[in-house]
Amino acid sequence: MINLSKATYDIRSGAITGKDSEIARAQRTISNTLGMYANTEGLDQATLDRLNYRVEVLKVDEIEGGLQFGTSYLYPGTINGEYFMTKGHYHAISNRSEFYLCLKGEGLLVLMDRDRRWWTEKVLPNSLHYIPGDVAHRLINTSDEILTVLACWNSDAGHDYASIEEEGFSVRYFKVDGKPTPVEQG
Ligand code: M6P
Ligand code: ZN
Repeated sequence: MINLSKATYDIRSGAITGKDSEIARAQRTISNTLGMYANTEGLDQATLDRLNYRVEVLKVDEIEGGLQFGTSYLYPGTINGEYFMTKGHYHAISNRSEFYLCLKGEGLLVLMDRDRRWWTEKVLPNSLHYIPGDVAHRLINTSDEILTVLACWNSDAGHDYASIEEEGFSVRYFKVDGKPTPVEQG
């Protein structure tokens, strides 16, 4: 059981502070996430080395009835016109749900059900998003600043990345004439 008596959360920046042993930090560069972009031809080393996103999560017990709490920082940019995005996932225990709350930046939350029907919610400061079970979710940064999003979810939910890696989302978003433009993938 973890004791969070020293943990703090900065609602402006999203930063979680506390004992290092109680906070998991992970980051993904573009070279770590290449597989999820439509076209990765011609990328130079500087682009491959750029941060795509990083996450901070409190290390709580992953038990039924528990809650996880974390922040995602999604960097701005495009890969051959496609906006930077998170990997996206269903939950391994598929009926588990989640809240997202945007602190800073602007983007889209792409949602997709098991029948591959997709829809989006506009993400902007203070927007609150409820992600029901059985719905895959991915953040897309359409702004020029870091998109910072607080997330809270069932701690036993887990991440099913494989379904997304195999089938992808049924929509991608590209910057066309400066505007987010959906391209359906079927
Ligand atoms: C949010 C939560 C986490 C997730 C993270 C990054 O903080 O949904 O569970 O890990 O975003 O998203 P992804 O795992 O899809 O890369
Ligand atoms: Zn999730």
